[in-house]
Parts: sequence; structure tokens; C-alpha cells
Amino acid sequence: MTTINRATTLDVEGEVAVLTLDNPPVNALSHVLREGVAAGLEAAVADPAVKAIVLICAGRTFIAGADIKEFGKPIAAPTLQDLQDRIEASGKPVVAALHGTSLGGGLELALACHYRIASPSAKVGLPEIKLGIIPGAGGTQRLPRMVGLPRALDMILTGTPMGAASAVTLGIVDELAAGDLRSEAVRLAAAIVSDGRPLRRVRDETARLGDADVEAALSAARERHGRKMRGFESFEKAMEAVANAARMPFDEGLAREREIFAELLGGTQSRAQRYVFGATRAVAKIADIPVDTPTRPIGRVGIIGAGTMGGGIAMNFLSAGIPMTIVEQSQEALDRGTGIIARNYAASASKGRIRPEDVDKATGLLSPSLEFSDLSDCDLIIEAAFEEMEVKKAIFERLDAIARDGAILASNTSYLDIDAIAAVTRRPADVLGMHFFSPANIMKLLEVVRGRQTAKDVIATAMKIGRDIGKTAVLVGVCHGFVGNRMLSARQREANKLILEGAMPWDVDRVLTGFGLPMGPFQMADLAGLDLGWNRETSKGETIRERLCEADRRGQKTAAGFYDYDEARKGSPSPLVEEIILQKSREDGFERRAIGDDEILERLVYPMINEGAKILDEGIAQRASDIDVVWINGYGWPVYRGGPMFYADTIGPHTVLEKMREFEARMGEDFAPAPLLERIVRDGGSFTGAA
Ligand code: T1G
Repeated sequence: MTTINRATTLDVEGEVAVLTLDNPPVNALSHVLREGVAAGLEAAVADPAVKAIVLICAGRTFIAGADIKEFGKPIAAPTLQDLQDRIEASGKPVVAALHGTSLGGGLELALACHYRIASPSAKVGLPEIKLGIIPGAGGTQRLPRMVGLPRALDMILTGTPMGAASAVTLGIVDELAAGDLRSEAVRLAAAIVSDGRPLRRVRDETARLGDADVEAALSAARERHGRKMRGFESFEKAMEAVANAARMPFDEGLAREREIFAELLGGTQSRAQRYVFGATRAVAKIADIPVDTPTRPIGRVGIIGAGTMGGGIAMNFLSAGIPMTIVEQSQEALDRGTGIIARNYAASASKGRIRPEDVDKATGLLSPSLEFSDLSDCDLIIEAAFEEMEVKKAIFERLDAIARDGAILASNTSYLDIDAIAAVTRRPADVLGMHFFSPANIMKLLEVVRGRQTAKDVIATAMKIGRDIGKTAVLVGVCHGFVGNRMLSARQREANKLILEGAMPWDVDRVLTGFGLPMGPFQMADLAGLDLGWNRETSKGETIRERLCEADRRGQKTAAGFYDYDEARKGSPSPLVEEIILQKSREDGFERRAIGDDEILERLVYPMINEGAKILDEGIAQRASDIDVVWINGYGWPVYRGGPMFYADTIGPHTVLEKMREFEARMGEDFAPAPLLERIVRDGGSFTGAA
């Protein structure tokens, strides 16, 4: 064996040279790896005894892409394209042996090889669009030549990897390794030589593109993916690059691909999406809790409350194969809850999101009960009852009496004080918050709320189990609304004021959806229901929301809330609501005025940023990027804007501060700038250091 460099070794087995790459953790194509591949190829090509070459990786995966950490810096030679050129010009067959996730530049390097073999469990994909870019090393030109425009568009526009078997069916991979990948790859390479198989280059294959109906493929792709990709600059650019595979010669298409790649890489959206990639991984790092902190085994989970939240929460654990006990106070409520679970699973199965046999497996793990004492064998118990402190305290007192020693007691509360809940138990170290977001079986965000006395292994366990059930778990501190809802309250306060001052709910929602959120505050309120916490007996018509509930306009569920809804639940502005708002404005003495979209956006977003700055100063969030991860995963903040704190850095903290001061002078202390915002502007710093 010859050591080429610290990341690359070269062996020769008979006539086959095996180039092994080893650049943990994911064999990203860092400069050291590119140098090793270049030198290894050169040596193998120069060796007359070598008739074929295998490229294989050590560790858990073949190359998972270019090294994201190198983006934004000058790319040192050899580039990925240099390696591809050397492979295509090698004069000897080069076989890529794929395992793990061959992604981005890794798959592009493999596509420049003459043949590809993969482990049955391998996946291949071009996920660049998730980073706000497009494949930058021929992926938009080679893939269409292998699978045709429609499939290439799907793979590149979604960034979703495909399994090895599908890749073989489509011709991306030549065969699956029956046994050990390395020996199978060497066997294939030797067979290619002995059979005299051609040194085929994907770039030369045009059969699938000759008569491609480019416009039809593009409009079909827009139909399939356009809605989800609303606002992403990379979407149309990726389509242009892929269409070029059918519109121009390979080298021209390649040159245009590189131009588009460079343009997107330098843009704000890609910077935001690459920042989010790192931020999403940073949330798992907790300053005073080492990553190897032992966690408590969770063999059985209990849920108290089988409402919408309880049912949705339960599904996460059931789908992850964790047995659940769900407890309600009445048979009717319990049946309603298990009915919600069954219906949700049936809906997912009908959309092909889950196989029927997996539904049976999941629901088979559920034990409904009316007996609180049935929770006594659970290792984690999550309370998802009515959002009222006295109700929660009573439940935790009962839990304290029946839960086994060492059981973790969590509340799904959205706002309330975890320390006050923990204080009614004899085991405050075992108590914390696990705040799921509705719909709990869909939304990825889980706020893990750290109480003053919560034990470190309890936090480590909650963070781990959150990840195990597919959530993005973010550690937050105790305050009203923790991180997400505390910032949401600031936004909601301004939204409610804006419609009294002169805007209408549909103006406010339009501005926020135009900014990239999936829905605005009033659309969100109608979806959740305007009557959460509303009581007809005590309602006094003091707010617009109360007046709507009194008029039995309680949101989508009554086909009327801030909007009127048709049977497809499509909302339209309501003249009646407009009248109710104008009336309330008059009563409250407002001189209504036209409010521009800029002011609406500033009044909604800047107070959120300001609240985020306070949250950081109070240590309620560990880092600004955690706040951004909360907003992207809990409320659909557009990933191409990076999150509220990243957005503040892109427009400049001074812009936010100036506006907050202007609003404070006009509208009072709701807009008093946070000390951290003032410090950052004074020191010329930033929240994230990444924009
Ligand atoms: N570059 C650098 N580091 C990377 C990396 C990459 N491409 N991918 C992962 N890491 C780090 C990650 O930050 C983490 O580090 C550790 O590896 C484990 O990752 C020319 C230009 C491969 C499916 O977009 O999808 O090629 O936090 O926690 O859950 O056209 O990582 O431990 O310090 O995610 O097992 C295209 C991105 C790049 C793949 C593994 N490739 N990575 O998931 O582990 S652009 C991608 C992933 C490109 C070409 C273009 C996942 C994974 P740390 P992890 P995982």
C-alpha cells in the first residue's frame, strides 16, 4: 500500500489500482482529498501494470459533497472539475464504489467515472439546492444525459437522494455489490478490462436528450415543485442549468452551470441556507452538558391528554417504535384522541408517506387508558393537558406520587413557568418542558425547556429522544413563551395594533407571506381557532378577536374568522370583519391611516428581532442561531432568509435600531431597543457573525 497523503492511499490488486479516500467525518472533498485523488490517479495512470482504477472511501460514506467549510474562500487546485477531467482522460476504466450517501460533488465525481457500483443501502443525490446553489461540477449536464430531463429536474430541484436500487434502475449506478463493496468493485473493474468494455463518458451520451421537450419538462417541474420553492432564487436557475443540457453542447452547458453556481454561491440566499445548515447542527451543542453525557433509557413513554397536541405528540414516538401509554379523563375523550391518531396515520398512508404495515406496527404500540396509575412504568411522561397552570400543577402532583423513580416528567406547555410546575413535585431535577409545535406529528421543532433545577442527564435525554423521533430539538430557558412564542407575542401585538391603526388583516398577512412565511398572523389565528382561551360567559367584546368569537366567527373550523372560508377552506377578506374593525377603531379613537407594506414588515419583524436580542441577553437561548432554528422549524421562517437574527445581520443591526428608536418616539416603550441591539451597533458587531 502506498500512502499518497494523509487522506489517500493507493493499493494495487492484480491489474486494479484501488484508491482509498479517508477524510472523516463524511469524506467531504476538501483540498487534501482533492490533492490525494489527483496524485493517486496520476500514479495509477502512469503505472503500466495497472489496467483499471477503483475509487472507494473509508468510513461511513462515499464523498458526501464539496467541503461546505471551504465555500466563500478561493478554491485551491486541483478543483473537482480538474479531477473529473483527469478521470475522463485517464485512458483506463475508473470505477466509483459507492456506499453511504454519495451527494453533491461526490456523486458528480462518480458520474465522471466510467462505471459505478454501489452497496444496496447506498443513496445518491444532488442536494445543492438545499444550500441555495446548484450542482457546480457537471451534475446539471451529466444527470440529464443519464436519466432524461424530467427525472434530473426532480432530483436537482428537490435535492432528495435516491436509493441504490432506483439508481440502478435509472442507469445512474451499473450494479449493486452482492458482498464486500471493495472486492466487488475490484471484480467489476477487472471484468471491464477482460471484457474490453468501452471507456464510456457520460458527457458523450445524448440519446435521452435528443428529442426532449424542454418546455414541457420545465412546466411540469414548475407544476410539481414551484409552490414549495416559492421565493428561492436557486429554483429557476437550476431549471435553466438543467434545460441547457438539452439546449447546448456539454462544455457550453458546463460553463453556464459554473456561472450560475458562482452567482448563487455569492448571494444572500445561499449564505443564509449554508448558515442554517451549520445552525441546525449547532443546536445539539450545550455549553455545560458534554455530548457524551449518559442519557436515561426510554423504553416506554406516557402522554397525559389525548387532544390534538397529545395525539400528535404520541404519533412521533409510535412512528419511532417506542411503546406509548396515553391517558385521558373520559372514555369519550380517549376515543376521540385515538381516533385522531388513527385518522392522521390513515391520511399519511393514503399519501404514501407511510406503509400500511408500518401503521399497524405503530398503532400496535399504543395503550390507551383511563387510569393515571398506568403511567407508573413509563420512563418519560409528557403532560399535554389544558394550558392552565393550576391544571398542570394538579397533574404534576399526581404524577409525583405514581411515576417511577428516575422517570422524566415533561410538560408540553407553550408558555408557562416550568419552575413553578417542578416546585409542586419532590423531584424538580426530573422535570422540564418539551414544547412541541402544532401539528405535533409534522412540525420539526421541539423546544426543550430547561428548569432551574433540571438535571443535566435529563436535558441530554430529552435532546436525544427529540432527535430520535425526528425533531430539531433546541434547548431554551424559562420565561413566558420561551423563545418562539415570546417573539411571536411581540409580532402579534403589533399585528393587532396595525389593523386598528389603518391596515386590514389581509394587508398584514399579504406582507408576511410575501416576505416568505407560509401564512400571516391572522391566517394563523384562523387556522388555530380564535376561541383558544375564549369564554362566552366572560367575553366583553374588548378585542376584535372577542367580537369575532361572539359573532361565532371562530376561525376555519366555523368557515369564518378574520376571513370567510369556502368549502375548500380558501379564505377571502370579509366585509363584515372590515366593518367590525372600523367600528372598533372608531370606538378606540384611532384616526385610521394608510400604512405602507414597509412599515407593516418593520413593525412585525423588528420587534421580534428586538425580543430575540433580549432573549440572548437573558440567556434564554444559547446562541442567535438557535433562535433562527426555532423560527425556521417552528413557524416556517423562509430558510433562504436564515432566520430573524441572521436577517437582522443582513439588513444591518443599525437599520433595526434606527427604526426601533423612531417607532419608540412615535409609539412608546413597546419599541424600546434591547441593550444587546444597542451594544452590537455601538461595537459594529452582529448577532450571528455569519451574514
Ligand atoms: N462539508 C463539510 N462538512 C460536512 C459536510 C460537507 N459537505 N456534510 C456534513 N458535514 C459535517 C457536518 O457539519 C457535521 O460536522 C458532520 O459532517 C456530520 O454531519 C460541487 C458544491 C452527509 C447526510 O449538501 O446532508 O457538493 O457538526 O451531523 O446526520 O456541486 O451531513 O460534527 O462538526 O449532518 O449523518 C453537497 C450535506 C455539498 C451534504 C450526513 N453535499 N451533508 O448526515 O451527519 S455542495 C451536501 C449532509 C457540493 C458540488 C457542490 C449530511 C450527511 P460536525 P451530520 P448525518
